[in-house]
Amino acid sequence: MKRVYVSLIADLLHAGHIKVLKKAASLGKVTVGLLSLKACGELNDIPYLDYDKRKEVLEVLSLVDEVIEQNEASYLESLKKINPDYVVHGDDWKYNFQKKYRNEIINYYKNNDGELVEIEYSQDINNENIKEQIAKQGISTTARQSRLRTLLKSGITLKILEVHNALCGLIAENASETTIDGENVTFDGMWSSSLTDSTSKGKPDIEAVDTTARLTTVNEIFEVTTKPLIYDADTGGKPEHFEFTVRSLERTGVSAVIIEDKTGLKKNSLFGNDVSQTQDTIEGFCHKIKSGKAAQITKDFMIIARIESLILEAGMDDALKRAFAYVEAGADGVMIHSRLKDPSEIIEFVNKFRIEDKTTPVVVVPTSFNSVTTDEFAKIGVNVVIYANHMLRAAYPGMMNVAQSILKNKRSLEAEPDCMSIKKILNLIPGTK
Ligand code: SPV
Ligand code: MG
Repeated sequence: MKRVYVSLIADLLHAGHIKVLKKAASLGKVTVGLLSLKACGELNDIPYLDYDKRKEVLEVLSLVDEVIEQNEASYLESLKKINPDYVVHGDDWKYNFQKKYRNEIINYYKNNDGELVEIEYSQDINNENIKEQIAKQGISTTARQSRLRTLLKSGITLKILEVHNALCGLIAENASETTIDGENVTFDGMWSSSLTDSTSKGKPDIEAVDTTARLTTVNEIFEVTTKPLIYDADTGGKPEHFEFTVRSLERTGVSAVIIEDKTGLKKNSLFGNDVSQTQDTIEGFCHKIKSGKAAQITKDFMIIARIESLILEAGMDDALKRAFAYVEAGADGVMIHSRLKDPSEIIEFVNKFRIEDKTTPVVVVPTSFNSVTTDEFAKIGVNVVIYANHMLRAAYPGMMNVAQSILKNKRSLEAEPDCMSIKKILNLIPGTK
């Protein structure tokens, strides 16, 4: 009996998979290499179901003889282990970023008996189409909330986009682009920024917009999106008040809250010491973290502690000391902030933190140190990169220019090239017709 190897994620098992498995079964005994979460991360394709659930489904299929774990996107380890006579795959990977894995298999079979069998990709039943259809149905509160932890466990460095209304939410949900490496990339989640939510409501970023108003924005965003959201809760207020915020965020389906270690009247961090801002004591902030963790009901919600030591020029040692203390107090992650253009202090912090702590998620907000790419952050061990204010900063100048042009020209003709066409806006949101 010949041995046949098929590698799958098998999150949403569909006719395309069955076509591949049928071909495989016609050639011999089928081993499925089921991708672990880490391997899925390498392919930037994170399943909704965990490994055991996906395995359970495959194991009952008569087309499948055994299921083994494939812990890397590369097939090589599995090929060495089971030495299959055939590998079966859809032919779509000839043209996408997975061609490097395909080439590895072709090279492997130059020195080993066997061959790669490719079958025609089914355009009408591909994974992306199905995922799109499912996303249109929405997502449950708990599934959205737990998604952030799943994404983090996959080991990929998450790209999070600021959203201050539902329209931005749609951009975070749907924007996709091909990188210079040929990889298809999308945002992994959304950031509800105190700066841009306040600014879009015409208020200063000083905790003047209350949680109810902030959550109205979040709910509007959640109505039209499925991706997880990280919520900027400023200082979190008094520990007793923070407990209520945690409960409200959990109820809404928010995945994580970030609170910063400042007290009193909070000002935006990018002012640094140009304005008067007070950092909390380590004890005071640890108490707030513990209060939040104790109030939390769901297992998946995350409380991330934001360290303002570099912003307030209290030094690297203070930043690190606080990071370790906050993790000890129960924080599920740390965010380190800087307002310098030069990323060295951020890189130094992450390197030093990672010597002692290899696992706690680290979050950065590269508004000032914007020359660093997501890949470079990934290399030093950053888990979450938040693009914290760019949607609002992009929208405002566009709107102001058009408003000024109308005033200046006493008509809107000159402003037209800077506006989306009426045809486009009418078709932007499905169901408008
Ligand atoms: C925000 O987006 O509101 C933040 C990040 O807190 S920063 O503006 O850089 O402080
Ligand atoms: Mg903020």
